[in-house]
Amino acid sequence: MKTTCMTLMIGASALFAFGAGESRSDPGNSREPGGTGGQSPGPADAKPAFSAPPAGFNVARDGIPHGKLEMVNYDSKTVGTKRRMQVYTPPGYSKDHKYPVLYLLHGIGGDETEWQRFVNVSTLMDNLIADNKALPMIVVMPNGRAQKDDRANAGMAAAPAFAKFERDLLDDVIPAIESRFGVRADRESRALAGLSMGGGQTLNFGLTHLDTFAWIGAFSAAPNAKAPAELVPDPTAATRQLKLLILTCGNKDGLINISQGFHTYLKERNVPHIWHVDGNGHDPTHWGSSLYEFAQKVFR
Ligand code: FER
Repeated sequence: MKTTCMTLMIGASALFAFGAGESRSDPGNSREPGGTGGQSPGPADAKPAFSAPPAGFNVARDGIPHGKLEMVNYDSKTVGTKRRMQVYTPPGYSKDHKYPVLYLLHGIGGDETEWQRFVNVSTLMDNLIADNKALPMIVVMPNGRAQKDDRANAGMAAAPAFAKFERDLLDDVIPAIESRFGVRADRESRALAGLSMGGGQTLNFGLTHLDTFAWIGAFSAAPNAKAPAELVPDPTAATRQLKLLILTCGNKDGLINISQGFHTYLKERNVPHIWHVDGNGHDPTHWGSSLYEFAQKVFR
């Protein structure tokens, strides 16, 4: 509960910090039609690219098969401790089969339990798989704060540990998953997505390791994201390697300038991506909706 508040509080304070900039009257915007109620309409393409999920999308249903959620320990050479990650395996999981894997990263106030608490990932996946809307996949929810005390109470002081997690993910988390589970171990069978601080990590790690991840989703990416030109110095190469890049943000999220900056950079360089702006803030409704869409599109 405390950690939930932490992320929301930091999101909210970020909103104050960034809010004024967001509602700036951009001269480019004043030419856009369609403003309502005197509010700035924002760029014309800052609009939903997909619908909100149907009611009950993450509510448990009787009469469908359910996957399994387990807490898994692994030895982290990067941190020098035993660390935890939560792992969803789909209904009928067998180590003899090979599944694709989605790695899902949490926000500044979260840990390996945050995604599940925020949007009920296991039930969301059960429902999508039962309806044939998503392929059976493993979902790994690690702790993205790569330091000895990785509890969710350090706030922004843990920002360096979120950067250090790049090595933990690549050198410790992925090898542990691929040795213990039935996993397809190639780039087109690995997706990386995250919310806020985890969205920034996703852009930083994913776009610089397209040899490892072909499917990337950054939801409400935070200012820990490096500059687009640094992450995508070669737009042609990125275009060739990316199977999917989704950027999402709520138009009431004070951090939208980060995602907007990526979208603008990519659009100007013709790097295919989905840019989704909905009416949410920096909140689990937005992250549930983004994951619901991303999970349907990956590994196809
Ligand atoms: C910041 C504002 C918010 C920032 C990170 C966040 C690194 C993260 C918010 C979250 O994860 O919810 O300035 O800088």
